[in-house]
Amino acid sequence: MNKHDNSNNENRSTKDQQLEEFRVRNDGKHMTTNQGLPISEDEHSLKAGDRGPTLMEDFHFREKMTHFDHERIPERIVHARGFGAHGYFQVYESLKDYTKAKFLQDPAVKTPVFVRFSTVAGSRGSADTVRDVRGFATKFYTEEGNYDLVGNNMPVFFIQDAMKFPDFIHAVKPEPHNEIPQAQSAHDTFWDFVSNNTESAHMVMWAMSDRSLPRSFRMMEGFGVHTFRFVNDQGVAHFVKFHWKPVLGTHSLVWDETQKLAGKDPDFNRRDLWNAIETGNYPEYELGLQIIKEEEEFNFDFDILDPTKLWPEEIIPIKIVGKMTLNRNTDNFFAETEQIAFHPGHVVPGIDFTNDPLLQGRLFSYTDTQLSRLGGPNFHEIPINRPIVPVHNNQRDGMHRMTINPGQTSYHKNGIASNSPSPLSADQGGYEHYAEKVEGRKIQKRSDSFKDHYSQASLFWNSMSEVEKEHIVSAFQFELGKVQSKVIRQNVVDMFANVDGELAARISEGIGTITPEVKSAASTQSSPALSMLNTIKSPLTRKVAVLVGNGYPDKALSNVLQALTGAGIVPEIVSPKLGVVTSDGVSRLEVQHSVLGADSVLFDAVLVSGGRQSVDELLMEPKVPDFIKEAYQHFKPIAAIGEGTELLPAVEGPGIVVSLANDDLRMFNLNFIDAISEHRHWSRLI
Ligand code: HDE
Repeated sequence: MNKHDNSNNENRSTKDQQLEEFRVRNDGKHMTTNQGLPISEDEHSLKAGDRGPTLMEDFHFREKMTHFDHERIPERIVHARGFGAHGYFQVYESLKDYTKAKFLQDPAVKTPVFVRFSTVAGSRGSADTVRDVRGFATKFYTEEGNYDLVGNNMPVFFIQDAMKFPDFIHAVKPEPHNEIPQAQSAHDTFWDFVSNNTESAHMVMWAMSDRSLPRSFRMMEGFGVHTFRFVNDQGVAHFVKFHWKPVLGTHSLVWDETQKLAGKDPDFNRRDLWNAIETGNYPEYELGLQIIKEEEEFNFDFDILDPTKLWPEEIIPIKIVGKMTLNRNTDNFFAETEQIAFHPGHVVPGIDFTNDPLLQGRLFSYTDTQLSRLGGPNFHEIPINRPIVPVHNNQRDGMHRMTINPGQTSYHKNGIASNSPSPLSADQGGYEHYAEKVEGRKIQKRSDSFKDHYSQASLFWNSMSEVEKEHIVSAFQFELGKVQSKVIRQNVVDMFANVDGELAARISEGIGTITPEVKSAASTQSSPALSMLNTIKSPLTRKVAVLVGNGYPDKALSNVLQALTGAGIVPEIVSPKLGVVTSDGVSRLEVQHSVLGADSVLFDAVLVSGGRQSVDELLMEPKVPDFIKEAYQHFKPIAAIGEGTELLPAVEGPGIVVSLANDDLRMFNLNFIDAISEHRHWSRLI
């Protein structure tokens, strides 16, 4: 084991030890007040007589109730609904040519991380599957302090200058007079903002695409959005964009499905992440970097400081440099996921900022928001926010201070404590800001190079497959269909005519607006990497609903279930009643869901078992045909063996796999696994 293995284990165990220190286990302990006083009664308040009034002197009642009354903290103004997990990150090879960041040097080092995924617009209790951008924020607990990569699942943003963020968020949040609608952009103020702020065009295209409806946090890309700077130990800087690439590929739900899921399982994405980690199917993401030299800054037809622009992968390829694995769920949602405090300004030596005006504004906002959300300046002392390295400075006191700083001095420079703590020079590892040369007049203006609002919106549209285009058009029609003002609807259609004439015409068809005159498209270029049709396909962790009743064919079904499990697929037994179902042979199956409690939207595919009695039992359950039909309409793989085929809406077609007899299932299994890997079968006619 080399020294880094050791330091890595130390890092990991330091974080764990630190958390352990704060973890309180109550198993078998006697109950006390917060002052440590043992309690003899916790169910009845102190009263004057058993039917009398409660007495003020019941300090235990008052302490318990006061604590309860204050158990909520303000939710995040944006990204309120989130879900987090622990894990680690490892770089594949040293990035020393680009950055001196220590956690990016040695493949043997495992850096502990905590990731919080989130939606943006909804309140903390809103549904997971709404149409929205997803946050993808990672805290790396490095040996040089915490580094936060606070990104989203889309590579660009709605606005170019942080000054406009409060306006944008006010517009997308529920309208102020009636607080409607919750967690939706389908309302007048959002679209009024869009049509009056055309810099939003590109991001709106992403938001209207299926990227807004991730199948799973495990199947979602992440982006740092802004251009950052890497600086190596020679002081040489490069511009860099960060990407997270999910190992399972990037996959989405369909709109109808997401809306049903919002009612059937509002925790769909949370549950998926939690269960995957509990069952050892650890989510993995590769870290990708796009890197350009400083002198290449002006080589492109977009400004690299403009956060509404991406760097097409075909022009600037992504270099895959490491992998993050999430392998541990939280012990306590509030203490960890709710109290974690991210900040794009939490950086380590070797990672620096650029003058992207959105990033610059974020560098102010995040600490400011924690002050009100976490109640003061000491939020870095909350266990989940603590670095794994010691903290030494002269900051003192304030709300909720945990550290007891001994000693007489709390100022720098001092003589009494031999000037301790004192700064570390840059060559010894102290952070030094990159000495970028800046000059110019103080001016409230945006660079002319930020003025092109449509080219990349066009690029995105041009890069979509026909199915993806159809979904984008339907999304616009749905959203604008909820907009009451005809003027706003017209303004939006007119605006998107600048992106693509066909797009505007297709949107216009469904929403009673005048189709604008066709203009030439802002760009004729495309970037195939932007289409989700070109993503990685994998059967791993896909959930299959196995519809089965008593009398199912023992050998055949066991054979299929074994093949599915062997391919890393998760079959779950769905039957009219909970309990067990018995086969025509010796085996029995534990039923995991009753038909009543399950729905096809909770699964990636459906398999209907054969067996006369089994099929008859399923037919007796009125919900079963709808279950299968709905999966069919959501383009999911559908399979049946033997008599089970009677229940299918079609016995052939894309993503439909049948075996008419209950025997020789080898080809059936292979075809079904392939169909599951495919995710959705868009060429199916419904
Ligand atoms: Fe954020 N953002 N943001 N944001 N953001 C917050 O900080 C803000 C932006 C992102 O899981 C807040 O701690 C401004 C872009 C994520 O805890 C707040 C601007 C990107 C999260 C804030 C932006 C993000 C936040 C609210 C425009 C993608 C959730 C609570 C200048 C690169 C982190 C908090 C978590 C959260 C401000 C734009 C990502 C108010 C002013 C662009 C993932 O400080």
